[in-house]
Amino acid sequence: MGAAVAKSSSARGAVPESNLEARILEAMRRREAQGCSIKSFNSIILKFPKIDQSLRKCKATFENFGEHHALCSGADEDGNGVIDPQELKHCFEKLEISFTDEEINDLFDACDISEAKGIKFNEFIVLLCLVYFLREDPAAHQSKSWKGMPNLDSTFETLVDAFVFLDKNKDGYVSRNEMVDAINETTSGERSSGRIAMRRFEEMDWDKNGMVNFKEFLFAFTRWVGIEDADDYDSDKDAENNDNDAENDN
Ligand SMILES: [Ca+2]
Ligand SMILES: [Ca+2]
Ligand SMILES: [Ca+2]
Repeated sequence: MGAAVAKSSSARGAVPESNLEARILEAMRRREAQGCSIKSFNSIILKFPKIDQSLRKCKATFENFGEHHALCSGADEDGNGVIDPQELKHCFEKLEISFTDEEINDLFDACDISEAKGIKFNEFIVLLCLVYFLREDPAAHQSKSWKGMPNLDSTFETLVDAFVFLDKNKDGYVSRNEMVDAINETTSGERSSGRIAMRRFEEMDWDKNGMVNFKEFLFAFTRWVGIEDADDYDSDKDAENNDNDAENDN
C-alpha cells in the first residue's frame, strides 16, 4: 500500500520536456536503484574543491590549445569563447563519443541555456557530464573509456552520487522537501539551515516547477564550485547581497 501512495505522489512530477530529458530521467531512475555511496550533505560539500579542480582541467578540452593537448585542439576551434553545433560534433569525434547528429543537437539545445548562442564553459561541463551519464544507458552502447579526459569519470560519478543522495524517494527529481531533509541531516538544530536549504533549492530549480532534475542540478553545481563565468554571476550576487541585507534586518 505504501508503494502505491509513493507512486501516485511521484507521478505528479514534471513531465520530461524532450526525448533527451526522458532518457536522462530513465537513466537516473535506473542508477538510483543501485543506491549511492554518499552519507551526508556535508561530505558532498567537502568534495567541492576537488570537483572544482577536476572540472577546471576540462578547460583545456574546451579552449583551443593547439597541439599542447592530447586532443590536438580544443572544442572551441575558432576561439570565440563558445562551442557551436559544428564544433561540438568535431569534439565528439575527437573524444570518440558515438552520438548521432540528432542526439548531439538535442544535447546542444539542452545545455545552451545562456542568452548568447553557443556552449560556454560551464554549459560544456554539464553537457559532458550528461554524455558521461548517458553512456551508461544500455540502449546507447557507448564504450566505457574517455579519450583524453583524465580523472573525469570519478568527478562525474561523484556528481551523480550527490544527486542520488538528495533524491530520497528515487523518482528522478529532487523536491524541496528532499533538499530540506538533506540539509537538516547535516546541520541539526540550526535555525538557519531551513533557509539555506530553500536558497539552495531556488538556485537549482531554474524553471520554478518545484522539482530539480539532474540537468538543473548540474548547472547549479557548476555555480557552487565556482566555475561559472564571473560576468553571469554578478547579477545573482547582487540579488544574494540584497537577501543578506534583509536577513540582517531581522
Ligand atoms: Ca567557437
Ligand atoms: Ca525525489
Ligand atoms: Ca525544475
